[in-house]
Amino acid sequence: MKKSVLILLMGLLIAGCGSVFQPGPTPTPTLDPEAPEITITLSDFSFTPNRIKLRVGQNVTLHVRNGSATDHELMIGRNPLRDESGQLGDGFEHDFFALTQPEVSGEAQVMGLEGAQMDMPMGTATAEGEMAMGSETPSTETGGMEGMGEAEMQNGFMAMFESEQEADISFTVNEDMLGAWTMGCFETSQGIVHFDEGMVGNVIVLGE
Ligand SMILES: [Cu+2]
Repeated sequence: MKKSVLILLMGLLIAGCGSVFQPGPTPTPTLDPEAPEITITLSDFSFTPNRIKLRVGQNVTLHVRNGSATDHELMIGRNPLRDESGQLGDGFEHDFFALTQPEVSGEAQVMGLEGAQMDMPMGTATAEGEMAMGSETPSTETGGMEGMGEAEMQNGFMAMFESEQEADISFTVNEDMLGAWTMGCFETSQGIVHFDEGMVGNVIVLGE
């Protein structure tokens, strides 16, 4: 049954091609699948688009622009930090950009970039960490953790944009980044917590 339908369809296709010649659609330049450039506009209080899909292996450039009069920021991570009362903190528990090596060009004020680069010369801390792993001494291990940089733990990568500022954030997507992430703005202006006002979005990383 299935097979006969298929044969019938194929027959129709061949017949169609034979009788009327139709050139294929002209390929229009769209997103380069290997190196997509995605424009994200910041406004009061949203990201446009608020849902982006990436794929492992891509060299992505996020072209971010603040189109509003208010300062806004872009962070991507999991589990936004909140205190016991539910007050929003300064970032996510897990930072998306810590898993790759983002490069920023443009007008944004960037923080937490050193946390994203694990090969930064924090010499002794790394050596201590390795020693702790080998000897399994809890005290040295704690020392190593502190040395790895508090900024990364607390804030992660953050790009802040004043009104009309724009910048490109480029990075390679790797498989550690698979899954669903949240992009958010942790700014507060005139008592408005942007994140809670809806300045959030989704970043989905798919496998190759
Ligand atoms: Cu904002």
